[in-house]
Amino acid sequence: MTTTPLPAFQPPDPRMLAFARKIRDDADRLLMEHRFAVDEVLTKVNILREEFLHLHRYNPIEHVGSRVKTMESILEKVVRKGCLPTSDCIREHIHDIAGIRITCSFIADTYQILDALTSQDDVRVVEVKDYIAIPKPNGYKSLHAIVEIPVYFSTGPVPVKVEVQIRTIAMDFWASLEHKIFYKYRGEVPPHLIDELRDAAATAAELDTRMERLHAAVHGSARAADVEEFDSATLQQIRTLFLRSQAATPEA
Ligand code: 0O2
Repeated sequence: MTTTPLPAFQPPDPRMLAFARKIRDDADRLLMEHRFAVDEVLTKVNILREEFLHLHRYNPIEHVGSRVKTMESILEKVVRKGCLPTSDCIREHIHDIAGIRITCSFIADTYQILDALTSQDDVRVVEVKDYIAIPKPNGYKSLHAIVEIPVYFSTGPVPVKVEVQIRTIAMDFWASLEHKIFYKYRGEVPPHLIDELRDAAATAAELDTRMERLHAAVHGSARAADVEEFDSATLQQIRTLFLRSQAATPEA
């Protein structure tokens, strides 16, 4: 039996090895910074969600998702954008390494959340794209914001960018289906599906408008029934405390 000889071992060029190690170490650091930035923004979003619930007894956020791009996906974008594989170049040109997607119940909520997030002192707004006001030609709707927040390390704060996408449930439903179709056809979507998608986007937009109208009607009457917020046992205690506080307050 003859065996093919193995190719002779070629020690890698030490300069290339050093280059590869530097890229790997920089990438590890970059990914860590973006993971922390995602955590910071998620905390902010959770605070907003709880505060809304506390103040208005209403939760405007249905779902929050997050991801940090994989190194493979970052390098693919580095090549596509023609930038150098250095941390500085990646930081300058790729703004969606960290991504957060917030799904809201209604259109008004999307703007309210964007406003509440971007008006915070430690949030620098790099860019806002309003694809709700001006949808993409294929029908895509969403609010996009690139924000920069400080992440505090032992060496001091590092500003890190996070892409925040905010949309309604209907917009999200549409976008995830369109994304699947786009990938299935590798970007070459047949014209009849493009038309169907545009049509579906219009239906989703109409649903958003109708649901918001219904919500406004229901929300208004619910406010009138404030007393139903308390169960009868709690109401009994409150009545006792109220009468006691009245008795303790000296007459003016
Ligand atoms: P992924 O996997 O979701 O991250 P950029 O390439 O980001 O520099 P662009 O196109 O100016 O360039 O950014 P834009 O318009 O803000 O869109 C970025 C992201 O929005 C996309 O990220 C998608 O998540 C989403 N998006 C934008 N357009 C569409 C669309 O037509 N359909 C759907 N389903 N999603 C869209 P990635 O990197 O493409 O993908």
